[in-house]
Amino acid sequence: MTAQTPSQSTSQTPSQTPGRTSSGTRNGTAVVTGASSGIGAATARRLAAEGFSVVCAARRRDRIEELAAGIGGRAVACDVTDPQAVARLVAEAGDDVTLVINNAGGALGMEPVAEADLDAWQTMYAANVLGAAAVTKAFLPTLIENQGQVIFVTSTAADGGYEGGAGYCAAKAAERSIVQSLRLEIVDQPVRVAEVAPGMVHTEEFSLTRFHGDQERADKVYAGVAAPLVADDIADVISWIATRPEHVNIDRITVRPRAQAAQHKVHREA
Ligand code: 8X3
Repeated sequence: MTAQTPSQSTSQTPSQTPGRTSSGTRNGTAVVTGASSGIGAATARRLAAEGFSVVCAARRRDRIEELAAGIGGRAVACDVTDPQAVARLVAEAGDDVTLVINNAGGALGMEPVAEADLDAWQTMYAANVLGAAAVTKAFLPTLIENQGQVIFVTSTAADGGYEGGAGYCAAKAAERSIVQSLRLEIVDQPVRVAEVAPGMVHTEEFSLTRFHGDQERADKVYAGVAAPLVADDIADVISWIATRPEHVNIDRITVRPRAQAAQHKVHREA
């Protein structure tokens, strides 16, 4: 279902110094939420290849255990909307956390406001906004101590509303607000705050979850698009941000496939 690029490597490059990424920055421990599939799993693999000790966090323990075993990382079952689970994640991740990737979240439904499923909106808000806030808040003292970095995976949905997207767009815009406020609030602290806003990424689960398991509807999202992004394209960007020199803060990167010029402007081949 999901095309994977051939560049998923879990080994360090030969020139890499232990304790340092390929660019020479310190690696330490990276925590990736939503690591059970898609962008989260691909990011965990990329960061492991950069020498980070990766903590794979997600609700589905079997998936993250398999991933962690494959990359020499650790699996911590965690629902980011559960404060106790977040506290456990912090305790199990330890003192060496230098990087937190807030990736858990996603979309549920695509109904117009007139037919809004407000329970689904609440679920989206809980995961994308409150979950990211809780994880960030919990790791902030460690990140300050270790001069670390936090990277939020938002969405081009945060740029503005589109038909049927109100609940998801609102959640992603709210998550972006966390990024913006946090960066201002801790400007005197040695922590970098970055945002990656992906456009159309063909992962195995994003649209399938959004459309409640309707595979046909999920497939239509990518129909005729020659090369939508894949999870590893976003992981590549995250990994690049994570390995910039310590004085460099990448505020936000928007990433779309070449065939998507804007949210509504997608080139589809017949
Ligand atoms: C995914 C982008 O277009 O489905 O976050 O809102 S979109």
